[in-house]
Amino acid sequence: MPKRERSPEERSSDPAAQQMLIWADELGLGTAFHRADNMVPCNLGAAGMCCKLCGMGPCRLTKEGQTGVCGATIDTIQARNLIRAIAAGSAAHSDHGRDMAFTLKAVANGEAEGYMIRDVAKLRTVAAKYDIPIEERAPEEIANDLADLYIAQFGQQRGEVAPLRRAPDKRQQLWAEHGVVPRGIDREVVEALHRTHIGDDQDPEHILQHAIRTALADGWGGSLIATDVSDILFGTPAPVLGQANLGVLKEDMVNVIVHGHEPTLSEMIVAASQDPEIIEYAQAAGAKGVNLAGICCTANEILMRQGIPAAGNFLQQELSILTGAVEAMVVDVQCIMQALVGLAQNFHTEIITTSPKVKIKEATHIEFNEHRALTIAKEILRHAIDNYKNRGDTHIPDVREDLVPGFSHEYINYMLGGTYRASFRPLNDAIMAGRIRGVAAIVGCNNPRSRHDYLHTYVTQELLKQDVLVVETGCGAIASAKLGLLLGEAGLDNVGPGLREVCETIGIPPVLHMGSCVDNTRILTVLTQMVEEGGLGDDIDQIPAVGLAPEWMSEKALSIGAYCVASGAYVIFGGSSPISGMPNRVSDSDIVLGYISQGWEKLYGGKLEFIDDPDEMIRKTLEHIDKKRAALKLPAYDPTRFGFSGDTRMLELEALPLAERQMALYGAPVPEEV
Ligand code: XCC
Ligand code: SF4
Repeated sequence: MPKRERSPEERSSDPAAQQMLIWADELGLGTAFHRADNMVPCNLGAAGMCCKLCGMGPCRLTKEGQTGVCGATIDTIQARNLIRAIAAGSAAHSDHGRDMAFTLKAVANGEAEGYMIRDVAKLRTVAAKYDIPIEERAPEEIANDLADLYIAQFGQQRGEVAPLRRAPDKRQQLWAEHGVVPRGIDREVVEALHRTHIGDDQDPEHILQHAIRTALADGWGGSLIATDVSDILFGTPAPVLGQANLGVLKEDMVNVIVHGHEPTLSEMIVAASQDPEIIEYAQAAGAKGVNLAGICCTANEILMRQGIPAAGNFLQQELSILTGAVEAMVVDVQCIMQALVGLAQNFHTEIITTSPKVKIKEATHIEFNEHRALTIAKEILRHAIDNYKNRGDTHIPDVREDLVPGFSHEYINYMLGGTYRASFRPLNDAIMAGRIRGVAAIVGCNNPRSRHDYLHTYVTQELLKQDVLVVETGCGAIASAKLGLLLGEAGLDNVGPGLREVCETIGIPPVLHMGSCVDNTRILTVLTQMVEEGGLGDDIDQIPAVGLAPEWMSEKALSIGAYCVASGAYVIFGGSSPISGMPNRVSDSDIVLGYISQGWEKLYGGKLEFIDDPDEMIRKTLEHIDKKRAALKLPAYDPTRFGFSGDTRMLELEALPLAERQMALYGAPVPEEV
């Protein structure tokens, strides 16, 4: 039975997206929103009750006690499906990290056209963590050694993936005790595939133990390498002013959208777009210049480093094409919908694939390679400029919002203490005092099965009212950006009193944009430093913090969820659970669901749960934060204690008559002589 088609308001909470969905209907063109309405999800697959790992199947387990042809139980099948998804997610992030490491190697050896080492300080700090000599050495020499070390992590067969040593000591011991320390990044992914081949590992808990090891190879391995190298080559992010939403596209310029994930390509396109030769070429074509904008995590990469605007998040990739104003959409890897090509054929937009790993039928392929990066980037832009003359009518929604992204771990450290006494002390103190109740990391994708951006922004706004400091990455960060939550003053109106004081004192927005999805590692290193700073326990699982992915859809999100759990976090995923199992199953027979929650909590102090109701997500988040506060013997959260300093409160007080102001400040009128 086909589902009812939803209205634009039901499909998205973003006014720009709503306008474009109405426009799509007028043009009679479909998008992921339309396809989601017409594609009823397979209920067996959705619940993890289907196995297609061998030719004796696919086996659909629909009755209690039923097994596959080989005898595999539903729990084994669910665990295998879950680890395979985690392995794919880990592979995607880590392969991105590998390419970054190869680029670093090429830059160190002067073989990468257009790139340079922009952040020597970070290079030295990171190298020193691995005992790479840094004194009296040129940045290129240090970078060469670091690149070799990082490249070696992927194919390493024995030992430990090196960046894991950046986790808190206690956490490292715990991983060693449970036998989940990844040996080599590729090795764990391969082993996950081996173990799930027909007739291998058939103990669900044992399978999921390796899922943790595979995910750790991502979070504290491949992704951490990606973040480190991106910062070294392109600069560690610090706050810049940016803009987000489809209204960043320009009528009078050649619009080029970069979409995907790896900053190697997008950073070079940024550089090429500012080249006088390219600007002249665009002007000769009748445009004012080249206007770059990003989609998905590539957007986050160039937004937080260069202030290049974000045209939108995952579900806006098709909507941007519907504007008719995009000359080229340049894509590399991950989260690129095949539907873009067919949709673009209704307009002049050219879809250009660039990665040797990703081609899409009927798209233009201009292969990127870091040795000729700038030349290729210019070639791509000339292509886009040549296409400007083919532009027809445009339909750009006049919707955009300012934002301040760029809160890297390093910048947070600096902003809290300045150059000479950089420290997390003020943050820990604010949590300990209860001004900040706790921290929520709200990350992850969009999913057309739920209302676009709604879960992200609803949960974010409600937690802010409860004095929870929110950090964000990925498409979730772009959702908040579009709503104006990533701005200092403007974002503070509906923020709890204690958190507002902290934000006003330090001068930060209540929601901190920390980057792309590989940059969830910044959250890991921030949590580690919070532990090291003292006062919040001696391991990550003791910090009053929760991770949420309200609109998740990708396998990468599952890998992120698993490594956050392994690092000690309570992680809540929205939407449906890929392992929910039979609807009539009694809950304690739900081995896999129980294991990733209570089972993992016993082992790692973190747990993974799927909760579809946003109010329940919020309730569970606050409950967990308060539980962790109590365990640390911190004062219970009490919003009435704060909000008496800071700009907003001072302005309110100044507006009061003298006697009332005195009552508010001192609890009594102040006698004349005082
Ligand atoms: Fe993709 Fe990274 Fe998800 Fe967005 S949040 S839909 S994975 S772009 Ni990473
Ligand atoms: Fe069926 Fe077992 Fe083959 Fe899976 S591995 S398809 S459960 S026979």
